[in-house]
Amino acid sequence: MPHKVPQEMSKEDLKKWLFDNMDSNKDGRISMKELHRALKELGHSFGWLKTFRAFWFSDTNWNGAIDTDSEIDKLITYAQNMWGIKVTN
Ligand SMILES: [Ca+2]
Repeated sequence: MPHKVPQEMSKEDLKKWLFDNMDSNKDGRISMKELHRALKELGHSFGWLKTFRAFWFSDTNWNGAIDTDSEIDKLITYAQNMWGIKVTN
């Protein structure tokens, strides 16, 4: 079953949700492969191009994983734009 994207949540909840749903090996980092798989499971017909785009936007130190607070913040911004999630605080 694909995961449902909640329409409204706090930033902390969104952060937790991203890691719960994307960080499949639970190493505290979101790899491009994990992001791609998660987007697919969410029912977004996101190909690799769109995954790369999200990564270019978020992976500011180019180490191939979303793993710092500032990168997570960027991914959260991107997630809001992609999915229209309303962040409540
Ligand atoms: Ca990084």
